[in-house]
Amino acid sequence: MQSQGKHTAYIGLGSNVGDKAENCRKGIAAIGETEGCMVDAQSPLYETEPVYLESQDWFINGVIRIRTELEPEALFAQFKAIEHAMGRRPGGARFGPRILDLDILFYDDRILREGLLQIPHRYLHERRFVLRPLCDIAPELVHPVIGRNIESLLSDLNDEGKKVVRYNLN
Ligand code: PH2
Ligand code: MG
Ligand code: MG
Repeated sequence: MQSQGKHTAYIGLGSNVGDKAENCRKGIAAIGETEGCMVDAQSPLYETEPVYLESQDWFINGVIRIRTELEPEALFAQFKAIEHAMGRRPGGARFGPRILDLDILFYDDRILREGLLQIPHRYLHERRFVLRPLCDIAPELVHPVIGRNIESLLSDLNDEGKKVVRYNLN
């Protein structure tokens, strides 16, 4: 048996191109098939209003928890490879449409604040499309920089009520 599960990470999934829910499901399956990764919990999927760049299609978003042997940089590289295999190519608009986006939200209580890969994810605390599904699987999880749990971050969120609606077909 593989020795999996030294570390716990939370991963945000998003898609707003093509069959969005199917893209998210395929992303989750690909993560589960990655050596040294095991999917441990999965939130419901949500239909979410686009933020930052508002003139684009709504997203499907969800969050999973994984157990992994991989260090953050190796995990990040695996996720880039999965995004690429799903047809995503670099060079799209910042915050623009994407077939599949896999973001590391948390990795244990590790804090990485230099370089390309920042953990916890820089914007997760201001994103209802992340906090809502994350709260379904980890309401008590404490953000290691902000020092507050997910339920409290979600309830105090000041985002002008960006719409995040349960997607029923999952
Ligand atoms: N991702 C973005 C920009 N805006 N909006 C929603 N609703 N969901 C996303 O996943 C999203 C977004 C860039 O990563
Ligand atoms: Mg993202
Ligand atoms: Mg990303």
